[in-house]
Amino acid sequence: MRQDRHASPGTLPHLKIVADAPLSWSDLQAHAACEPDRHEGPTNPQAGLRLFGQRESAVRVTLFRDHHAWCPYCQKIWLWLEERRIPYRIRKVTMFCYGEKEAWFKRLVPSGMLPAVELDGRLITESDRILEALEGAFGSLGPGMGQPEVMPLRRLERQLFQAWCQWLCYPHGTRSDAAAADQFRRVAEAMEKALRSRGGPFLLGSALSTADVVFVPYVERMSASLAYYKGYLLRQRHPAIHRWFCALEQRSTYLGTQSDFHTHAHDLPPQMGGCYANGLPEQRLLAQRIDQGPWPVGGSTEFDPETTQIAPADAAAVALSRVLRHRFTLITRNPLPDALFDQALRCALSQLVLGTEVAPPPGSAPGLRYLRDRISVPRDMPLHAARLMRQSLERTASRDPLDPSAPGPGLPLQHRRDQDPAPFVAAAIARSPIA
Ligand SMILES: N[C@@H](CCC(=O)N[C@@H](CS)C(=O)NCC(=O)O)C(=O)O
Repeated sequence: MRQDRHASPGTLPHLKIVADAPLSWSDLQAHAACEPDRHEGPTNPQAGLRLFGQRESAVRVTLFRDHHAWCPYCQKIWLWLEERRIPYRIRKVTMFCYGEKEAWFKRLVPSGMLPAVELDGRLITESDRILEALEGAFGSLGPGMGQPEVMPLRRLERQLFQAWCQWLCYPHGTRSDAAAADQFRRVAEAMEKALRSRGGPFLLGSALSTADVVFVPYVERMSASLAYYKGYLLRQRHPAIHRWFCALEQRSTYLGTQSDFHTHAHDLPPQMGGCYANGLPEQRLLAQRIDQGPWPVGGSTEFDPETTQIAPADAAAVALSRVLRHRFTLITRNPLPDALFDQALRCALSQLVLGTEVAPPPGSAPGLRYLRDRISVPRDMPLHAARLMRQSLERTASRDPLDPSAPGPGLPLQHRRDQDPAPFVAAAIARSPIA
């Protein structure tokens, strides 16, 4: 290892640790975080079973949700079960936009629609019906779905959804984009009014309830997609909504299901049938920051429009452990030859855990950026771990001796079959065939 000195006039020399070779896989392993307890620990997307201190024989519910945690209606049920601490099993299903629907699920639900729940052996589809059935079996989370204070809020959530779709999912000229923005702003202000009317931070006051759970999935997607496609920072424009997100981010349940701007910016187009950018300077700047960093994307250290949660101390170790778990599949799926990407990936991971700058093998930038663009939150790792991982991949790509600015293969807009989970599922079964 050596230290390179870079000094600009009038500044102290900045020391940069440069290494000639990356760590080996076994050296990297020593820096990885321990696997958390998926059954009993905090909400996590990798769990196949959640027990909340009860015995497995107490489990009455199976939740069928999508592999990538992209389906908003699945997040609604997932968050409700976690908040109510109901023991449940999870079976993951492929969405049409990223792969082949499992034959066993089509036999169960011929339309292939998610989410679905099996409650005491009875199959239920449609997220609102599922919540009603779960409330019937286990009791509600605050006032239930049919309560007089919840019904108008459920209608407001649908109005907000409509206004968002109208703005995001249709091509607009300058004037109609501004009109759609105004309409969205008006409905978002109605949500703010509802939040303020009971003193917040939640919709029915100081305690989180079903009404909040109903709003979470799409408001999270609005915040991400409007930043990326419209340059509109929802949390900065609407303080009561920001306060609501802040209160959600105090909860390990929400943090376990929470995605980030990059993931939603690229998972929504195939699900929504298209998302249209308005091309304003602030939109282009934000989209570039969301794709390439640096973070926080708002450009200010005081206001981070994605999260109020400070990066946990073990974020880099968590990112590393998640990559190590899937490294063989990641290497095989990467467009670079295996040996080349193996070394390039170790360079990025050495950068991640030691901060050392290691030049990757010539020609590896596209493969590093391929992975940078395909880290999905929370599926692969939490928000802060993903930021650090993307940053290390980008920093390493930018040291490619051949072409440091070579882009990775673009992300498709009509589908996301580049994210087919099948090879990862096959590898997981090979690792532990009984699980
Ligand atoms: N009204 C339904 C909507 C569910 C829905 O639209 N699910 C979509 C995913 S967000 C789906 O499963 N589509 C089939 C697929 O993409 O594979 C509900 O509330 O559950």
